[in-house]
Amino acid sequence: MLSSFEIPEKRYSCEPISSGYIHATYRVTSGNTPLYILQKFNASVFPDSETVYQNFLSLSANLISSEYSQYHWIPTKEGTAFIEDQNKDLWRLLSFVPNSHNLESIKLKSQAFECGRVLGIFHRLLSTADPCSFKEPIKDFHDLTFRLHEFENALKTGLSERVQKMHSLIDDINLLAAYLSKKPTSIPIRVCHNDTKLSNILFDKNSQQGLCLVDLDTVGPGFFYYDFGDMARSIIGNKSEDNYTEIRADMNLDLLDAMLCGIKASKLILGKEEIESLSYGLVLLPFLHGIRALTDYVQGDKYYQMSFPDENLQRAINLIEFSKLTFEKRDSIQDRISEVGLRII
Ligand code: GN1
Ligand code: MG
Repeated sequence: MLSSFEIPEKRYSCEPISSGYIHATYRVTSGNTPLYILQKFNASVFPDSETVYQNFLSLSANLISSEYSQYHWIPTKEGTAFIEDQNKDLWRLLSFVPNSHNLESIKLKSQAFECGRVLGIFHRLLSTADPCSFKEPIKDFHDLTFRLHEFENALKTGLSERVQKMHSLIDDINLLAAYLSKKPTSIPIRVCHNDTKLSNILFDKNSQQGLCLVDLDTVGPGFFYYDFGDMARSIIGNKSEDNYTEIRADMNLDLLDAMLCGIKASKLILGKEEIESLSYGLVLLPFLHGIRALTDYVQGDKYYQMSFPDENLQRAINLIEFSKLTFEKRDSIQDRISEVGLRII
């Protein structure tokens, strides 16, 4: 497989990386040095692979800066973006950002600050890019109405024993959906990452500085509160979305402050309405992911890769519980956001 790509001929070894719910991912090393990321691309989730590639190229052109690290999409020897195997699966090779790693959870305020700073730099560098030049790789990806519609269909056509098992979540879903149906208005469309969770942020192994965001397949038009909400939910929550222990959901608002200070330090300029929509984003994103996991659960686990039985149900329980917590605390969350004094247009 590796010999099909435009890379030096060497002895490489490959090991699977288990995080990620969509593609099958492998770290490629030579000696002890990780050099590449090899992926079997999930074309049923991303049927338009050409859009994913073109968005990557446009994005890379906009992110050239000494403040921000980038990785490269390595072409095949034939000059194509993907190689197709005998089973018609697509594979691609990406460069590994040298000396980088990602974190499973945030322990320190300095780490949360770095996350916010990287997010802010990403958006500042992209603030002059034209969102219309990025095609949506998955239509209506973060659209609440569409996701609720898919969920309602799944309740009608899905596995009835699974519909029974998730019944206790319905009251919370209705409560949150009612609040979220009043969407923030006057929010500008930006080029967004659309999958800004902690595992997609790279840090320098030595300095612990935030380097960049990875996993750029979902990049496309969106609202800043999407990227803010997805990152914040994965930083301030006390447990990961796939945690199956019975700890109650909790959050650390000091880490939220630190992340916001990082955004401020990035010198990203936001609109007044964008700042006012951030607490909404922190309720919306865990809710959307929860509803999507639940839809997949009811439909028989067809979309997300799973690492333990009923993982989709467990993720849905955790994500909806966390969304409810941020909903209940939305006023104090928004107060904290205002107190940080983000830069306003
Ligand atoms: C998927 O594969 P991964 O982990 O990057 C999903 C995201 C969700 C995430 C889990 C294309 O991303 O929306 O955040 O699982 N990506 C797609 O919550 O559906
Ligand atoms: Mg992703």
